[in-house]
Amino acid sequence: MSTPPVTPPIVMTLAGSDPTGGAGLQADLLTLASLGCHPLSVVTAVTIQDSSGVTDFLVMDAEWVVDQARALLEDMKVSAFKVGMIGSVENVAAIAEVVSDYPEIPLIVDPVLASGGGHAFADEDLIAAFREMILPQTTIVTPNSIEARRLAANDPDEEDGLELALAAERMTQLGCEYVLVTGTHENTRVVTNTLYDSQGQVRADSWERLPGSYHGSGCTLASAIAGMIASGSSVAEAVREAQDYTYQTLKHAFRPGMGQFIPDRLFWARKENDDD
Ligand code: PXL
Repeated sequence: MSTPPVTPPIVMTLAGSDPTGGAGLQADLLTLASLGCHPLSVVTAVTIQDSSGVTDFLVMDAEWVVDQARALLEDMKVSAFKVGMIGSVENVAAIAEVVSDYPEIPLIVDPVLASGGGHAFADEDLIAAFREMILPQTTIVTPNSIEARRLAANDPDEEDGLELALAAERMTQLGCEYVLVTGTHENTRVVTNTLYDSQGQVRADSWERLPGSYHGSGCTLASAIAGMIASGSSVAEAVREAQDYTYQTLKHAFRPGMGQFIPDRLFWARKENDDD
C-alpha cells in the first residue's frame, strides 16, 4: 500500500495583489512554492500596475480580510503567517485580531509602506496602528533602512539621521522579537543586512551590490524567511538561508517588460541552469 502524500508546510500570506507577478501576493506565492511550502493567500488589496510602477489600488474591506483568513485557519494547520501590504487602519486592526488568536504561529512581517516606485501604501495613521497592534505580535519584521527609520522615528524630523541600530532597538522595545534591516537603499558599495533582537545585533551579512532595479526583492526575502521558519529553521538560520535564496533570485532576474527586473523565484527549474 502506498503511503499517503505528506502535506507540505503551510504558510498563510496576507498581502496585496501585484498583477505583474513581481511583488506582493504573487511574489509570495512563487517564493513559498519554490521553497517547498504550500501558500494560502488572503487578499488585502488589489493594485493596478505594470513593471514600471503602480497607478492605483483598491483596499479590501476588513471583514473580507478576516473572513478569508478565518475560513482557512479553521480548516488547515498553518505553520507561519506572512504579512505584506495591509492597505488601511481597519485592515491593521483586523489582521492584528486574527493573528492574536494564534500566538503560537510565527508572524513574519514585511512593512510595505510604499511601492518600489514610491506610490504610498501607508499614511501616518496606518503606521501608528501598525506599531501599536502588529509589531508587538511580530516574530520578525523586515524593513529596508528607510522603512526602519520611518517606523521607529518619534517625529518626522528625527527620521533622516536615525541610527539603524537604534531604530531596531525601538522596534524590539515595542515587542517585536527580531528586526532584519535590509541595506539595499543605503549608499554603500556592498549591501549589508543586519539582524537584531532585544539584546542588539545578532548577525550581519554583506553581498556585492547587483546592478539594476528589482521589483519584489523585499517580498521575496520576507516570504523566504517565512518558508524557512515554517520548514523548521530557527529565525537566524531562516534569515541566512532566505538571504542566499533571494540573492540567487536577483542574480537570475529577468525583465519581462519595459520597467524593472523581476527576481526569478524558480531559477533552479530553468533548463539553462541545469549544469549550475
Ligand atoms: O514591493 C512592495 C509591494 C508589495 N505589495 C504590493 C506591491 C508592492 C510594490 O509595488 O505592489 C501589492
